[in-house]
Amino acid sequence: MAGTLVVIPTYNERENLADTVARVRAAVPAASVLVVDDSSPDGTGELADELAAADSAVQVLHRTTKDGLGAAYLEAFRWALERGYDPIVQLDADGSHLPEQLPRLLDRLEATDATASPADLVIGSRWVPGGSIENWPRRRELLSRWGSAYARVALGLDTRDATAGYRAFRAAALRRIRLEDVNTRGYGFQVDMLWHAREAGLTVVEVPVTFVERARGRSKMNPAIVLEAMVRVTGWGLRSRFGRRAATQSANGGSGSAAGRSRA
Ligand SMILES: Nc1nc2c(ncn2[C@@H]2O[C@H](COP(=O)(O)OP(=O)(O)O)[C@@H](O)[C@H]2O)c(=O)[nH]1
Ligand SMILES: [Mg+2]
Repeated sequence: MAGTLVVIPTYNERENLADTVARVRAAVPAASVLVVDDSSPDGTGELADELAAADSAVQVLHRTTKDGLGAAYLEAFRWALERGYDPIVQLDADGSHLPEQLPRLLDRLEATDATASPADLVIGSRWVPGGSIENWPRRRELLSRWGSAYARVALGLDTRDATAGYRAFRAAALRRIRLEDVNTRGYGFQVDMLWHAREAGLTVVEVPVTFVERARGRSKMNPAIVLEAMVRVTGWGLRSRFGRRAATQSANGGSGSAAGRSRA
């Protein structure tokens, strides 16, 4: 067993990457790190190579074009599954996801507490009791809260923080998700994965985290990314409602799109 892999996607994170990798290695020394860089113009990929040369637990996946966070994660997941890593963690490079809180996610995934139910996917959540944000602009907070609420209503998800990017998956759970059907390029990828996790009948659990706005570098969020997410969530929502109605009308149940609701 290759153990825990922490996937860190990067695009122009030269000022943040070394610190984030060092903090992950300190917080969970047994975990390996995979930096997935989309040929950042600022040299983040070269810095990642230097970090990998200095520490055998750090590896780098270089992608030739920037085609979105979702595409980078999907390639990383395939890479990780081929090599037997388990569990597989998503963590931003910019310091927003505190590596010091990663043991909290991993402990919950492993359900070390005898009273906890097993989980397939643990989400580091801003919007459950105990979760919080620090220094986030009001408009980003509203976008995140509104986006999560919209995804909950449109898709019937139970997850409070549906757009969260701090996540830990069991490898077996990732294998049950039809990754070839996940094709959202931008940040809507997070909702897309949750939607597919629900379809696959996975158990999704949220643990509270503190999300800290980046101190260095710039966000890659843009209106096109928000629009892509909105259009897709609306489309999935309509499709699932339409499918459900068709299923109710048919004598023997049909599409089964409501199977395996997450118990977040
Ligand atoms: N490989 C890759 N990483 C990306 C891409 N877009 C964003 N990222 C990384 O994904 C993480 C989250 O992006 P960020 O811009 O901080 O988004 P925000 O926190 O929503 O403002 C950061 O580590 C980024 O460097 C991309 O297209 N490719
Ligand atoms: Mg960020």
